[in-house]
Amino acid sequence: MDRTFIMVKPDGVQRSLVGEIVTRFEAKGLKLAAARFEKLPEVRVTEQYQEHLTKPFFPSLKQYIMGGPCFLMVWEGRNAVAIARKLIGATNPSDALPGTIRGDFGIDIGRNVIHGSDSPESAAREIAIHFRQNELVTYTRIDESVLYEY
Ligand code: DAT
Ligand code: MG
Repeated sequence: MDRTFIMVKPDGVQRSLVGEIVTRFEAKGLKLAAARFEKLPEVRVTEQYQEHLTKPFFPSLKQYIMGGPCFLMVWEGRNAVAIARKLIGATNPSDALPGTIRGDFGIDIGRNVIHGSDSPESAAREIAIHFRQNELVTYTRIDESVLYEY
């Protein structure tokens, strides 16, 4: 099973989209492995967005992410990283297809509601930034034997 790091950003929290977003991941069949609601400290925002540190938009990205509480999650399932990116949609909500989270709930690239890891390697790195190993909960979801063919 694969794991991915998902985070409802401060705009998503303020717009009361946490429940809707959790519902979409649950309904897809992914399994919640960890969650935390918090304001991110600067050090973890910087680690999280390591590859964007030198980009012109990084200062405003950091200010936005630190501007309010975020809802951090780890979701688990076969091919979880790619599935989650599909549920989330394109980076710019104006380009994201209807039916995706960004396509349904956003307009500006700088207020795109949600983060999701872009590869299994990024997922492992990002999960380790935000969660301790003992915060990742292992359990069987009652519908797993029906959800998966094998
Ligand atoms: P994604 O979040 O889809 O993985 P990314 O990793 O390229 O996208 O960028 C991280 C975040 O930075 C993105 O969610 C929104 C912001 N961002 C990216 N490109 C931007 C741009 N050209 N202008 C403003 N913000 C941008
Ligand atoms: Mg990214």
